[in-house]
Amino acid sequence: MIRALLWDVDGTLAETERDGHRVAFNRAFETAGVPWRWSAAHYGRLLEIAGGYERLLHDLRHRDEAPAASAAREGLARQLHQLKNGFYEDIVRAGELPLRAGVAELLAECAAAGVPMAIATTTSSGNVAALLEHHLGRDWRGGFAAVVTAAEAPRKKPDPQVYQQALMLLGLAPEETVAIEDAPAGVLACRRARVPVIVAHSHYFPTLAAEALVRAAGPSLGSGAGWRPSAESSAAPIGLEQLRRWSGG
Ligand code: XBP
Repeated sequence: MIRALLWDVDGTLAETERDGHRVAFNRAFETAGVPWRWSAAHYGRLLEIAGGYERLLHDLRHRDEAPAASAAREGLARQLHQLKNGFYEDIVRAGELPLRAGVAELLAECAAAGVPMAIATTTSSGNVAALLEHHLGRDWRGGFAAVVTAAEAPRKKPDPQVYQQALMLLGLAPEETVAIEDAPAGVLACRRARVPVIVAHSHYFPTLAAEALVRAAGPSLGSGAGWRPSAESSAAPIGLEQLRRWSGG
């Protein structure tokens, strides 16, 4: 029985990475006067590192133009990351990052059915607030029983901390919940927290290696087409009933 739904944010609620965080990082680079920019392909490779600050620091370590001393590199990464988050919020508020297909419908269905929801993300809390306020309105927080971000769970996915904390706040066992994820690090975090997971593939993560706790995987919550195991209807969006079928209750 699914008693709560746990939502990943980046790549799952919205395709925020290529046209959101990456673009915002590049604006931060330009503003700070650093000479490099991140292409969409390079950013895809960097996504192996969870967390915007950590991703940036990893990139700086491999750049000749970046400061050689680690304290200076960390200072620059902090400055650029803060700038990036400001630009990211501007992009969100400009309406450039729509919710993915089927997300608004599933959020509304859970709310109507009284199924509690939680946010479980590696992203900074300000980014989450900007995205959800833009799409769900100023009272967005009231729609979630728990919101766990990098502020509350600093150990980034694939560490299970964010999921463990969400479960603790919900007061539920992992098997009473199901997570919606897009990325391998998120799926691994779920496995480590023993949370069953539904994978909606995203731009940067179009496939996934077989994983024990993945109940189903497909291209989009917007329709049942292309899901494995197949959905009851290939036309209808993925709803609670379908999630229950895949999760065995
Ligand atoms: C996605 C991330 C984040 C974002 C950038 O997390 O790894 O780091 O890419 O956001 P999730 P920050 O899939 O768990 O939502 O710069 O705030 O880290």
